[in-house]
Amino acid sequence: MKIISATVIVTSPSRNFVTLKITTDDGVTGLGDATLNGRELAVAAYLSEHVAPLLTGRDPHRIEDTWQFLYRGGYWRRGPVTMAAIAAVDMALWDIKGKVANLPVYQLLGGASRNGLQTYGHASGRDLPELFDSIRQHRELGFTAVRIQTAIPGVRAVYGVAAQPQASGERYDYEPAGRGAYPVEEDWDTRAYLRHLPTVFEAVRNEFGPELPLLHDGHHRMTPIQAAKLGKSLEPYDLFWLEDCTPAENQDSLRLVRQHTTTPLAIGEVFNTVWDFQTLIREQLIDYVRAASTHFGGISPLKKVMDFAAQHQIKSGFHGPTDVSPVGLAAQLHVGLAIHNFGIQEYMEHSAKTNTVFAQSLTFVDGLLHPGEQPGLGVEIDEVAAATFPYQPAYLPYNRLNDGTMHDW
Ligand code: KDG
Ligand code: MG
Repeated sequence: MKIISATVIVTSPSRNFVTLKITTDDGVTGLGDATLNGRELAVAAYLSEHVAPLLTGRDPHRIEDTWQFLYRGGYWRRGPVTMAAIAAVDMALWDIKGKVANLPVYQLLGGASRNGLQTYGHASGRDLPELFDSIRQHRELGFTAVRIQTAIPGVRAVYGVAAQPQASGERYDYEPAGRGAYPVEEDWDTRAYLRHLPTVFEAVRNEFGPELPLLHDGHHRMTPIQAAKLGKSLEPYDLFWLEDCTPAENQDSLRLVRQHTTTPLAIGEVFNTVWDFQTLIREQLIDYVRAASTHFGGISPLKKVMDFAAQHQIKSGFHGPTDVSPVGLAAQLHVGLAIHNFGIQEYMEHSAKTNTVFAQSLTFVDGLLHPGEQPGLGVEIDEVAAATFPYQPAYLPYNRLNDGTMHDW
């Protein structure tokens, strides 16, 4: 069996997605997600100019060897563009292997370790009544855990907070759901955030009781000592996790956070390789691995990092926003179903428009996600529909402090 073509499909049904389609001489096709929010065309070019020509003629079954060929053989290692491109190849080859074996990918990874994956949804509100409505709405949809993001007094726009009440039926989609050729500027004030957030969690606990698992995303905006302070002040509200409390390129800085708080920590949605987690896992400085199959080199390395994490009682919390395409989401659902140390799965449903391009076999029943029993990943792309949604430039917003200083994401 040989690969005869690898083509890149860029489409924008609600938001931009980059998908790799590999075809074999037997006519079997596999899909991989290479979407890098705000930098989509860089990965598309990396794939079509530098990767696709190298794939023709290769045996699609040699997944590990192809991964190492693209990673080690390219000389330039790591980085989000390279790793998203390698991820797409890896996923597409697992998809092909599953189709040839007539088995869903999770069966090739060891089989199911559970019935389905507990998920969390994104509740948000500009004030408490709006937030409470959003939490109720998520519970009605079946979510058994929710992430809480709110507006902050004195800050104009806060990333992750819907600009309209979610109860109105409009589901919140991450920026750049509003598209444009230049990123939107938002503002930020960490001290105001640190003062306000514990009051929000207190109100949510008073309203919804002690059992509902609550999560929060700090979007990398704190220094280690600020993160330590926030973790400590949130302890009475028993968070499931505090996510991305610092920009964690400096893994050592998490030691300080860890010394001060027992609030569980989740990190890694912008990490690209297992090496980015080395200190964090070895020293048990986090509780959840946030990597996404798409930005981490695919299914093969995701399984490896989770096996390393298992030795340190660290679980998965894979990144599942709408900018991880249905293909990337399926890839990590198969891993999550198979590994023993699954923690929780983030789930933002893709829009109806996205689903006109991608047919997904996943199910979401009673708060549990399941990738389905279709051979391979369980996602197919309608290329005719995809072509009707051309790429549109779109960027994540950025933020500045009151005095105009650029701040961490
Ligand atoms: O592209 C960036 C988004 O995917 C990211 O900001 C979402 O932080 C995020 C999350 O936890 O889902
Ligand atoms: Mg996040």
